[in-house]
Amino acid sequence: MLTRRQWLMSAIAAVAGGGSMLKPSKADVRHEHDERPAKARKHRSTRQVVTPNGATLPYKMKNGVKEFHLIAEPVLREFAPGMNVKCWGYNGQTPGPTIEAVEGDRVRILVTNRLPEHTTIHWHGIFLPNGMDGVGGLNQPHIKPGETYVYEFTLRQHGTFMYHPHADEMLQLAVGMMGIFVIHPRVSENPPVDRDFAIMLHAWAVHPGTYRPDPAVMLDFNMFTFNSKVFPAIDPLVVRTGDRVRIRLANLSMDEHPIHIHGHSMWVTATDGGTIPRSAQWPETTALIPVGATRDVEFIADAPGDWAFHCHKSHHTMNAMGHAIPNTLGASQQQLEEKIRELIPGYMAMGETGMAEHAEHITHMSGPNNTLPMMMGKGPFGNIEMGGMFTVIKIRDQLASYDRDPGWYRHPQGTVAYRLA
Ligand SMILES: [Cu+2]
Repeated sequence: MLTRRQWLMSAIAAVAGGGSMLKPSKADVRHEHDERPAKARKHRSTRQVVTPNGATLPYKMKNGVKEFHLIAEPVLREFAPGMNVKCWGYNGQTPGPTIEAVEGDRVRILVTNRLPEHTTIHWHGIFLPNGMDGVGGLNQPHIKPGETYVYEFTLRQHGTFMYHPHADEMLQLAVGMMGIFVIHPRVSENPPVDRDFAIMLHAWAVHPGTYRPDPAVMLDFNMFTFNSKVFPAIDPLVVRTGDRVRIRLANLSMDEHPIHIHGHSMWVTATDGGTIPRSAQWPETTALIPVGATRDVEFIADAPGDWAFHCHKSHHTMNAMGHAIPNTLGASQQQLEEKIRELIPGYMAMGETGMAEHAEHITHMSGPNNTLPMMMGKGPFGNIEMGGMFTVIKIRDQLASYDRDPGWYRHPQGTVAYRLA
């Protein structure tokens, strides 16, 4: 029997002389099996995960055990220039650093509590002994301020998981205590990826003029983050044309997030319940990331350019200063503006024809302290008018380094929408 690759090659050869070149479709390329022997694939399965605006937690090898140390502590996080938030997190970061290990590893994770109240860590989705599951009061005593607890277990699965407190959860999650836990397979069953990103989704209520997230808010969040940053402060995802890219998306907020890719479609390849069998993987342009879940998506970056990658809830791609404002659309505010100016000199009415003008006004108007206007970011053609859960996938044929922002895409002549009249 022919393998898929042999069949494709023979099909290409059959038509190569006949004028039209048969190229395997995107779907074929994406689902092509990696036919190299398991040994050759092995080293690729542990390619380091990139946590945009974040880091990977280092470990020490101790008698065959990978030992990690998480320190739960208050953290000051700049969501974007102009806004600092007093969060709680791990090792100086929110989300906490990404933990990476390999299926079969024995891991020991020391957790030191430098918070003003007790905590624990639950290892979301991971198979482990009951006493290591981290539910305070149920599986273990709470970790009091100043104490260090040890979690130790053997990893018996692979995939994208999470860690977070299971103690005073409403507050501790609201202020940013969470992280991603990646377990690489010993032998990858999917084709290896060239780029592997991890993004934690979160929603916050930081009232304008304040510095601490409000844990009592259940619905009216005003800041929406990838790895506790908002656009335009979120790192772009830099990839090379042709790269197979995996993005691990994790959600510990109180709302689901439909994450949308432009110019490509992506395969949902895994959940925190396990790898989705290849025959059951499905293509999406928008992958819904439910609350308390992870999704791995993969795509072939076959189209060079600057492609938007964002939550599709339009209030999740904006920042604080835009929620809960009165609806002035279509309402003339001329007289209103004059009247208010008698009381507040310099008052400017906005929103009669739409809200895009807000993006212009932020350059010369100052809002309350420590918050961010609803739309931000400048692109090569003007204001991008986004905020929150939005970043750019930068795909380039030539790339000096994955770690350097290559700047804005230079479009080949004749490939940009143009003004007719
Ligand atoms: Cu969202």
